[in-house]
Order: sequence, then C-alpha cells, then structure tokens
Amino acid sequence: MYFNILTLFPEMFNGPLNESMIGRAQENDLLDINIINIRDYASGKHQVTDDAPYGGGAGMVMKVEPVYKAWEDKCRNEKDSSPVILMSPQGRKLNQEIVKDLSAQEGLTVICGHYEGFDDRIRSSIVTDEISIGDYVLTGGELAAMVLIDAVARMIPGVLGDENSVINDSFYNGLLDYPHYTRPRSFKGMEVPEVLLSGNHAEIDKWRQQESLKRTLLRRPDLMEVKTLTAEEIELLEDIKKDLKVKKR
Ligand code: 4FV
Repeated sequence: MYFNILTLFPEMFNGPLNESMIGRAQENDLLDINIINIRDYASGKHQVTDDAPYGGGAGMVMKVEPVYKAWEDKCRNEKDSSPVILMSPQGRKLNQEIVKDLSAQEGLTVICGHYEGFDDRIRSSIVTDEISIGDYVLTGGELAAMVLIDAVARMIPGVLGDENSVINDSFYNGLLDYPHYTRPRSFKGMEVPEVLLSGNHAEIDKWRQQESLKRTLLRRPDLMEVKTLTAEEIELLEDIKKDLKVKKR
C-alpha cells in the first residue's frame, strides 16, 4: 500500500514512520511512503504558502496553488482513483470502521494543514474525503496524518508480527478489549485471574468475552448501543448486569 503525504514539515514524519512496525514494513516493501514538501511548489523567492484571509479575520489561510501543484506533480494519476484525504477538524470522525475501509485501498494521499485552515478551493479541486481524528484543534495536520497512517498500515497483512493481533483488536468486533496479563503470576499481592492459568481455552474465551462486554458496558455504553449482539453475548450481558446490580447493593 502507498501513502503520499503533502506537508509543510516533512521532517516531522521521520520518527513515527521510520521506527518499529511501520519502519520495518517500509523495509519489507509492504508500505511505500512518499513525503512531499508543499513548500517546494510555492512560487516566489520566499516560497509563500499562506496568506491573509479574504474578508479579514485573524490568522492565515493555506494557499491553494502550492498544494494543487504538489498533488498534480506527485500524486495525480488518472488510472488510480485512490482517496485524497484532507486532515481537518471539519472531517468525519476517524474510527476503526473507516480505518478498515481505507486499508482496502491501493493507496492514500493525505494533505496536512497548518494555519487557520485551507483555501476551500483545495477541497473543491482535489480532495475526495475529509477526516478528523477528534474534536480538538492541533497546530497542524501532521500528527493527525500519522495517526491515520499508523492505524491503516497495521491492517495491512504482514505489517503486524501476528495477524491475530488485528482480529483481537479493540473495536474489531465493536467492543473494547479484555484485560491482558503476563508474568509474574503475582505482583504486590495482585494475582492473575485463575481462569487464565487453567489451560481451559473454552473457559478462557468465555471469560475474555465477558470482560470485553463488561468493560464496554461500563466505559463505552455508546458502543453497546450500536453493536449487534449475538444470542450468547446477550445472555452473558444479562449475567453481567445482574452481577453489577448485586455488587451495587
Ligand atoms: C485536525 C484534527 C486539526 C486545524 C488547523 C491543523 C488543525 C490546522 N486535523 N483532525 N482535529 N487540524 O486539528 O485532523 O490547520
């Protein structure tokens, strides 16, 4: 899978995209990441990429030409209709469903903003999708782009050591992940749940499913609202609710 990144701060990507699994995936040619410096396409000796907003107001606006020329030179490809994603607080909120969809693409072009925002003709000329990583304002779109790329890249077969890691992901089945334990068996009087030491995988799976349901019910009831529960999950959830009621008394 390829990622074209249009940014004013190419160096910011060195760390996150060259280390660990994403770094190794590039070495193994599972990922092809092209970082394009928008400033290289800005005209004039000062290579200006922002300007004052028409109609007045605070802050500066990202100019359309440098972004368009960078896309035209490095990303435009008639044969390839891969998404051109603008990272901005006005976008649809990123979640695992969107990540799964995007990971099925041949590649993605991601545009990182700065200043107050983009000249809107960037949206109307080359952008096919707009994504937000959350309802807060960053100094720039780079961190948002890294979050998106990391989440999508780890869905690519071979990027994660063990494919199963993705299947057991939080949100993979619309629920939060169950608690994990590893050695030592006892730490400051805190023991590992017996069932996990039992070797009884049916019991272990059931415990993990219960813990996922309980954690989701308590921490993210909104996820429970939209989740289609299996008959088994509904049954487990009844026991959990009874149990929680008892505990509340
Ligand atoms: C953002 C977000 C974000 C807004 C102004 C960059 C900043 C500056 N991007 N999800 N939240 N972007 O805050 O994606 O251009």
